Amino acid sequence: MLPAISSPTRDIRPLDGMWRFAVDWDNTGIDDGLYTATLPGTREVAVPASVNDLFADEDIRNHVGYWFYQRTVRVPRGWDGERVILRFGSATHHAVVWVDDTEVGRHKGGYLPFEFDVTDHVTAGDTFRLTVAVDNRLDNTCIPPGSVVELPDGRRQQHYLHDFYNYSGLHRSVLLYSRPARHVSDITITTDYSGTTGQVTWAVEQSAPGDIRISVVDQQTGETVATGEGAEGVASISDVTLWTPGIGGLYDLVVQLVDGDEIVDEFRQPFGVRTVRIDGYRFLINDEPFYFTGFGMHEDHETLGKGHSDAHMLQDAELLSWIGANSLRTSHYPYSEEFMDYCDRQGIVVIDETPAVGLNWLMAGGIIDSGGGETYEDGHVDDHTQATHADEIRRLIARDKNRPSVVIWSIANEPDTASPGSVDYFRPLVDLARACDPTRPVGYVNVMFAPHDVCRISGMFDILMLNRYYGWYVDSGDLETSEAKFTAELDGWMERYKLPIIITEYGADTVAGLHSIYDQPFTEDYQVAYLEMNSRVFDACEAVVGEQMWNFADFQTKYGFARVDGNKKGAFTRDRRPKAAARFLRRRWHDMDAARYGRRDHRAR
Ligand code: GCB
Repeated sequence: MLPAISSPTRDIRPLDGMWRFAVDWDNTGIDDGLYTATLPGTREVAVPASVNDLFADEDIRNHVGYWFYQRTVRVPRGWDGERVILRFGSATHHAVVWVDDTEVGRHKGGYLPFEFDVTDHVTAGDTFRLTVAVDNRLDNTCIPPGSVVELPDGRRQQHYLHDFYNYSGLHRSVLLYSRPARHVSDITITTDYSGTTGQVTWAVEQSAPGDIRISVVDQQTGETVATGEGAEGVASISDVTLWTPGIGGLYDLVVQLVDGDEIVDEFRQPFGVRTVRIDGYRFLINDEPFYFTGFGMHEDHETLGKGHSDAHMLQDAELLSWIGANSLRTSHYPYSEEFMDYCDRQGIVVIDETPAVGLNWLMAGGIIDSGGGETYEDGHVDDHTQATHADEIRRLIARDKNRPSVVIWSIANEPDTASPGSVDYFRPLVDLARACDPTRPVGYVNVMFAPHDVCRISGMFDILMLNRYYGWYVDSGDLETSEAKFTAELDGWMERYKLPIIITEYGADTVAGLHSIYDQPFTEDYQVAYLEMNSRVFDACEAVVGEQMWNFADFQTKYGFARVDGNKKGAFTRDRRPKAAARFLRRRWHDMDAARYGRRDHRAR
């Protein structure tokens, strides 16, 4: 799906700000026609933001069902004759949208953009009443899955198996934009290079047939470096600037739909010229070995929840740079387009993940209470789940396929891959990911309970991504035993699969300010000792091509006896202050950079 942009033929009106708001306590609002009039009450809500932490009201925070959002929108006078599109960066988890009294569309899934053509329901120069019902309920037809439990006293509770709070609402910007009737509807760009000559292959889809002109513009210099024509083609860029980790380097593919001399639509699609390849145990970007340093992250902040804010995004990215991280994983869902754009521009390498998390009924008890049963059975992870999962893969790749920052698709986090049902569940999904994008490695993130001699699906993938908690969830406090076990396990993976390994999670909950002279879990000292141990294990294993510590920052979770105001495995606190671990990682990754691999140069940018 193309982003909304402004161009000589397109215009944008942001709809962010304060909207009217009502909680649909009994979830009867749609039947009652709440959207046909001004919402009852005087509550307002901020867009974008999660609803949950904004109101000093526990019932609102815990509400399971619909939130109603509403505002008045004026269609610019000059848009007469244009198509008018309503676009949502995301609505978590599902949305129904009305223009005045008319339903214009529904959408399922909380972390990807969607849009509706509302031209036939609006008039240029006039206003309309925009109402959105956002549903925060998860069931087993959703990715991530969940279940709503009705208690005997009539209350509803949302249950789910993943370890982050079920924030919901309009988390990303809402826009109204215009585009011409004949318009560019999709662009796919792939790149290669030979010596100093870059090669750009494009495929353009348009809503109605007609002539197409192409030019390639260097974003840095503004110069046109290649031209072409047609819906498909290849252009060469001499003296090409490769997209490089830590640096970036973007071009625009400028696509013009023309009718004789008239430009009917113009769209600028950024891209970078770079290659990604796996060679034995090596992960190559532009034919250079790349070693991932960084974190699994979350979109998570105080007050905002999962709401996007440019300022918070920038602060997170600057801290990544400060600490010497060259990469991140968008655990456990697709991040905002603003964040991904920033990674493209700044050369931050991304492992891009679908929202397929919590597909594991074997992880019963403790923090994750599954309620028992098998993973792959009707009502748990079944055909409905798989169909939605397939859709999420398709749509994630459709959104992010042109992003140079994205080097791996992660199609799931810690699913049950020990049960026989995992094979039939995952094989079509892996095939689908490859069919959607033959240019990037496809992986999934493996859980500790499915080591190489238990996991049934790792052989389907191009790379191994492992989450390991030796010294935390197993052998807690015993780093010596942990080091020996972890080393032995990695040897096993190496021998069996002969693939590169990224450690996508390793971490220890740590209360900022707690210290001990002993190897005592939860202290800052233990977190550092734990990281030292893990680092020794990585350095000793030839196949390890990356380390992404869990987590970048402390984050909010559902309640549970193992979570004190959320997950505390951050290198930074939730308000982004460094723990001792941050200093350790900074030293390690900066030294490593000097010795081995490219990193964003914090100062020179
Ligand atoms: C994991 C999960 C992550 C959790 C983390 C933890 O393996 O992938 O979502 O937050 O462990 O801290 O338990």
